[in-house]
Amino acid sequence: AKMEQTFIMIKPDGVQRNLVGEIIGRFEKKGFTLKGLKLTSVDSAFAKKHYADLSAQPFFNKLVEYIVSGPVVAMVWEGRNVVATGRKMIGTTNPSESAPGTIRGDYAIDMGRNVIHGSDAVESAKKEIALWFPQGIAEWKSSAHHWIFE
Ligand code: DAT
Ligand code: MG
Repeated sequence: AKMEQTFIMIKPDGVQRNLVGEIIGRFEKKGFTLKGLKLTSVDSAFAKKHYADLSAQPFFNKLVEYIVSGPVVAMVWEGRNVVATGRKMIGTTNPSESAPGTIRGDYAIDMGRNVIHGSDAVESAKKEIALWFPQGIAEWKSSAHHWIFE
């Protein structure tokens, strides 16, 4: 599998519940590399752009309200297969069905308070990274790289 990047966002509930360190720690310990990071609040126009694909859904307005309700932590993580593996680490959309050991399975109950976002494909990751980090992200190579990747 190829090196790729994914966009991960800790949602307002994850920030308020002090899960930032725990979540970053899971991605770090897995072996992925942090390439972008910021604590930021977004307005509803921005949240609607991020979730544009879901604009026809009945829950869209509630979803946007939730995302703008407090600061979020926006991140870019890099590594082999990080998009799919990141989704596995996050768990299914409905936390009540997420396996224990996943982030949602361990820390969330309701669908509308599911703590974290992760890109669902390499293409959407590219779009989301460009939206959230228009200024670009850090260029660096971890010195642990060759201990993690063959
Ligand atoms: P995911 O966040 O797992 O990629 P998604 O992209 O389908 O899920 O939806 C984005 C968010 O919208 C999701 O994290 C929670 C909310 N959501 C999705 N489906 C929902 C539903 N049927 N009812 C209420 N909220 C929903
Ligand atoms: Mg999604």
